Amino acid sequence: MERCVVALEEKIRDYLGNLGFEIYPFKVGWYNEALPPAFHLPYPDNTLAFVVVSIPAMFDKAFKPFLRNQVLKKIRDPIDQCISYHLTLVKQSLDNQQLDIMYDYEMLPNRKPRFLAQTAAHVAGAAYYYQRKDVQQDPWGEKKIYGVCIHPRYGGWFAIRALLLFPEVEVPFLLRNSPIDCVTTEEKRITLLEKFNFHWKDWSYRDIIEVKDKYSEEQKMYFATPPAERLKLLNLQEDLQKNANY
Ligand code: B12
Repeated sequence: MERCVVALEEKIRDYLGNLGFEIYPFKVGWYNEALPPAFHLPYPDNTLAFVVVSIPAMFDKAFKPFLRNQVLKKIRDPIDQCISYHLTLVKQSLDNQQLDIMYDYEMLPNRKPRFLAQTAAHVAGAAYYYQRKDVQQDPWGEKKIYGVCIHPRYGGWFAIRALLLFPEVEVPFLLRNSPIDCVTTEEKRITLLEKFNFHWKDWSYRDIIEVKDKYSEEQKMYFATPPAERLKLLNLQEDLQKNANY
């Protein structure tokens, strides 16, 4: 069974690794024990799951080729379409293996997210989730302060995209990797949470640590454009490219 899981993990990584995604395995029990029942995933504790994150290279390696090759459906976000396209192919490549995919943007009928992406990233060891309670003396009083995950190599330049759940695969033996605590001082943690909550539009929280790679200007421009206008931006670029060719 252990070898079977390693082979499964390698197969998924072989496919997604070249496209600018990373995967991290975890047990559903690790996730559920961090959360109140309202957020629990409805699977037994030993169920195998993976958290899928996109890194800066995803834009060039997966998204741009996807735009060139696929007919986009106007009503859905193009990045979401690209990610579900590739994860659906992963599912197909695993033949008869039962696999449930959950996306970060999916909501339950009670309007709660289907899963909490940051908690999943933390328990899987992908990215440390810094929350208000990780600061000893906080200066924020009554204000609501959202937490943020920091990836040890890409800082804040990544996104948590999906969970892959294997209802038929039980992994009681899975070893747990702690996330790397890369923002260690009280001062830095305060700066990080302030930047994420009050200045996230200037991108600066993403550079709280030194990073190996970050979003290009083009990728930043894309993500800074409101979703409803992104298609227009893409069409515009296409037109510019066409003009340049003539
Ligand atoms: C709703 C939402 C928002 C809302 C509300 C934010 C919020 N956190 O509630 C709004 C619109 C404000 C928002 C804004 C942004 N968001 Co937002 N958002 C989400 C979304 C869809 C759900 C978050 C949520 O509802 N959480 C519910 C609350 C209750 O969860 P919680 O605070 O973590 O509390 C739980 C934990 O504390 C846990 N817990 C308790 N103790 C412990 C101990 C440990 C060790 C652990 C692990 C857990 C744990 O128990 C609590 C629940 O009881 C997630 C994607 C997802 N599916 O998770 C993205 C997400 C959090 N957002 C993200 C981002 C980047 C942003 C923005 C920068 C905009 C953007 N997309 O560029 C801004 C920044 C915030 C700001 N300044 O406004 C990223 C964060 C990435 C990261 N590095 O952490 C996410 C993960 C999306 C993604 N796909 O990557 N967002």
